[in-house]
Amino acid sequence: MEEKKIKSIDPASIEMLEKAADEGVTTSFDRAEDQKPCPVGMVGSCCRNCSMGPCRVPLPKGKTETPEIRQQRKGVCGATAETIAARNFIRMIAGGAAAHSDHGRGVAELFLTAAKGEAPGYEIQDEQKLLQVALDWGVEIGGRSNQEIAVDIGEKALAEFGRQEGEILFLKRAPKKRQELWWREGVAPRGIDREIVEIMHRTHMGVDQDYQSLLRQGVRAALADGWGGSMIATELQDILFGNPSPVLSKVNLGVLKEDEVNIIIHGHEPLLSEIIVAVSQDPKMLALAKAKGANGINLAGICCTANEILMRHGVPLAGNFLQQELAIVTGAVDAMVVDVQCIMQSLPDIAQCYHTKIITTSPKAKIPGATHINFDEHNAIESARAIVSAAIENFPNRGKNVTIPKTQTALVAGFSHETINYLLGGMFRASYRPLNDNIINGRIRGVAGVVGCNNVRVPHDAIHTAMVKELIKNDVLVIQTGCSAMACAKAGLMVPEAAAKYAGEGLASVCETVGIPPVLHMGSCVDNSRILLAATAMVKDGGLGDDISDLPVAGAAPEWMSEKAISIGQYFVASGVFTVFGVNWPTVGSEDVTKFLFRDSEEVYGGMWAFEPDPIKAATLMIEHIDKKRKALGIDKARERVLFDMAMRREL
Ligand code: BF8
Ligand code: SF4
Repeated sequence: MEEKKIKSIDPASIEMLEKAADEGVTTSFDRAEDQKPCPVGMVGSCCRNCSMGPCRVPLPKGKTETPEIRQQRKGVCGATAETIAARNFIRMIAGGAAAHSDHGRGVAELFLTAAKGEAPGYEIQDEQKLLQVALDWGVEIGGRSNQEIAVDIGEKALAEFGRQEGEILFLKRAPKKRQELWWREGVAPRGIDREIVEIMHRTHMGVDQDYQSLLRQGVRAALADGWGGSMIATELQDILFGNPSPVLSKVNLGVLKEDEVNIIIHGHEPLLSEIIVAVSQDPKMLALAKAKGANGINLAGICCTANEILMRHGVPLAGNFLQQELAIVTGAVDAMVVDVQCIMQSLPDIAQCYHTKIITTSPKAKIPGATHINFDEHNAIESARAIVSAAIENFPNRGKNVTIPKTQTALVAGFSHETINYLLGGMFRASYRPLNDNIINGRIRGVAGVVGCNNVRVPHDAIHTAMVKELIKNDVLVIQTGCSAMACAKAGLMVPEAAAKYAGEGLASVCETVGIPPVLHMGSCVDNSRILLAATAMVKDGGLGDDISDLPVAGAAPEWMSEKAISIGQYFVASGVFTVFGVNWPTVGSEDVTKFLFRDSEEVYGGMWAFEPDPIKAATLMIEHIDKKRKALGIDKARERVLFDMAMRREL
């Protein structure tokens, strides 16, 4: 008998999958059964970069690579399996870096428009961060208004994308030693657009055909994402919408309300959703909702837009990537408003079986069957009103087949890099010192960033939660972003009480003293740049070496699916972090490329990739790496001495 594969570990998702099946609705979970991955493409051995192909160069089944076989594994133009795998890999980086960076560009454009006073509804919320970025970028502060400073920052931010020479400005935030390494290796990125275009050029038929040279360009573009496009997005969003601080909220489909207009905001850019949050509280809108028979307007988020408005406003999370279709299956969503990235084309099809209105808002992302209401940043409030009104008007159209799962879980989010600083060190002596001290004394073994997507090829949320539980059990403090954060929030890992329940004794004692959960939500996927800054702050605080690669830290994306995840992974590796991915690995078609990424990059960058689909084994790899770093720092003995008697607890 064939074993029944678990689709999800999330009870709300399982309930909605059953409802979908009963109602004859097809979801990505069903399509994944019919649409098996192409085994050649999956390992990076298919090239379709010109019309002499597509060329497939897989290792013949059951064979090990010999010089003869290697000789035969070539495309029509002679491109080797190495070249093809490396080209495919860095094209993924180009896709991911472009997505994050074009988001960053959109934020920079709005930022400049707002600074000039031409975008009503947007104002500078975080003056401190405005001045910090001004300082970092050499923008004159003395005797100038915030608006004047912001105009200069907006212009400089936009210039970062097209910078032809030199290096991107935020690179200077990295530890000195890391910057020197990047210069030495020739990977310090110039303009963000330039590095992405260069990937497309180099991977065109007949250009760069040395896999190591190709991979180096991949590093350059990925660094332009992490320390460039993504960091610009995060920093300017914080200035404009406010730097997140700890906030209590709820997660899962149970946050939808039977008696209120449910609007789900899905996608990535908070530019529109910030205004929708404000407009949905407008008394006129509430009166309209009442007139249509609803008791209020209930906002909830999916994917990274959800994380953005959760972090800044405590708006509840309806769910992560694989729940976008399932939210509609509840029959209770009156409008799903989408902007860019990770939005399934199946949404309008599913919406046809219910009453949900799918509203696209970005000129860059249209979907046949959806209603397009263009988001105009000069008239953001009007755009938002039109969207919220469309949702309200749709409320009376709800059918009889409404079922909202009861499941919802509490979480605390809002841990920006600065907040962690304050929480640990206090408002007047903000610092990472207490974190570093607790790492040095062994109560905290190390820090792991667990991030990234859901992937329908593995049981939904299962890999994230198993990995994170294993890490905290072993005294590793976990920081999270993206859909991974939502998975662990649903599992109840993001409340302070989770420390006593799931964390090892050392980590639990620190969490209890500071009052934080053992798993910290740091935001959306562009907010992985917060993790880079947190790691840098740890280095600068002292006692844990002088580069990110010296820190007892590790990263993972155990359920990844997006090209953005590959770009993120690559900028973490190139910043010195050991990074483990699950699901599958896109270069296994070339042994040399895979070895280079898994092993040789450690020699160059002090960080390297690994692939391990089993979450416990992957967590073990991360812990082993953390222990290796502790040993190199000479703090491995401290953990052996840690005995948690009451005297020590008091002294924390
Ligand atoms: O940018 S984690 S599925 S939603 S790609 Fe997409 Fe992956 Fe979720 Fe956010 Ni990030
Ligand atoms: Fe084939 Fe070379 Fe064309 Fe790729 S570029 S499709 S390997 S001929």
